[in-house]
Amino acid sequence: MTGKSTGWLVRLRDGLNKSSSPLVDGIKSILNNKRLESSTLQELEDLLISSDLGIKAAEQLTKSISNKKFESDISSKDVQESLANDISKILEPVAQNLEAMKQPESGPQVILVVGTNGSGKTTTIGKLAHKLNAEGKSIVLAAGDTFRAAAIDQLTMWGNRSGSKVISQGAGSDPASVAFEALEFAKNSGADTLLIDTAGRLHNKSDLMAELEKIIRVINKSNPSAPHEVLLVLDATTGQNAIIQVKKFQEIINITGLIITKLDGSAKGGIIVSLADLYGLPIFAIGVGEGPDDLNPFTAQNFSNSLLNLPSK
Ligand SMILES: Nc1nc2c(ncn2[C@@H]2O[C@H](COP(=O)(O)OP(=O)(O)OP(=O)(O)O)[C@@H](O)[C@H]2O)c(=O)[nH]1
Ligand SMILES: [Mg+2]
Repeated sequence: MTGKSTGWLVRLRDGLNKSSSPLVDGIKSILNNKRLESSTLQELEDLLISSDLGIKAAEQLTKSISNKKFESDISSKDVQESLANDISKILEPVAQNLEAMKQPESGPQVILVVGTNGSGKTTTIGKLAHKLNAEGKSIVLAAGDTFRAAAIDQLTMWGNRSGSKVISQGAGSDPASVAFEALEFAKNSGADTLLIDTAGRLHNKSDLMAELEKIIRVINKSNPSAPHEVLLVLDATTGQNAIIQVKKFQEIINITGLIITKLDGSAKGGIIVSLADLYGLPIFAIGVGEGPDDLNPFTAQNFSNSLLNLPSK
């Protein structure tokens, strides 16, 4: 592995095992000089639930361990490895990369980015733009979060940083109008991808729903197949709250994929297992820092090994 790719894996593992990982420490203390009996398995299942993996996955993972014919002196390392392999299988179907995002037959690919405030939408758009630009693609950013002037400035900064054109109309303007203008510009300039930023903080759910519906209705006038992806950005450090956010946003809009951020600063990566199990939505990338290069593909085995504090394969 190259230095660059190892760097982010180390950051992911360090993030997931911040100070000490309750999951890995828990496994060690449960297995400490104990045989694998039903009370130990129950403790393990409880630990997996409290580490945000969800009840269904916790049951399934514990059962798989109890079915394996371990030697009587099973070590915590055996359990870590077994869990990492089984978790990887749960994550495999949702683990995707940016190339897996839907592409239109012609015209720009349109990606609408939604999520609760502070989840990392604008930063993720900046990182996506940086990555796609580096691949030689031409990118347009739509400053659809018109709720705060600072949001437009922040997107403009990322646009300058990544060499992307930013379309904005100022604070208080209509986000759907910004999105439409940006799509027209992207079409006419032959851009490859349009990334639309949106507000996370609105007065209430029906305001947000109305705003997102209008954005879609208006861009459909310019391109009936757009948006090609609606990405929900989730902050991993919020743990269980991420589940509620998916549910809420799915009631508002048809989410087609996830990006999970802040995995560099969280011991709460277990939530991804729960999300995969409950929703099966593709995870197109993960955020492991605040810089332009800190967006990485979501790889099932690498992630599972990091979660269990094992070296990457
Ligand atoms: N450590 C870390 N910080 C991140 C990551 N992604 C975003 N952030 C930080 O999280 C904070 C919020 O990010 P934004 O991109 O502004 O979030 P947003 O969803 O656009 O927020 P609103 O516009 O307020 O709705 C910023 O300080 C980012 O630098 C990540 O992967 N890791
Ligand atoms: Mg923002």
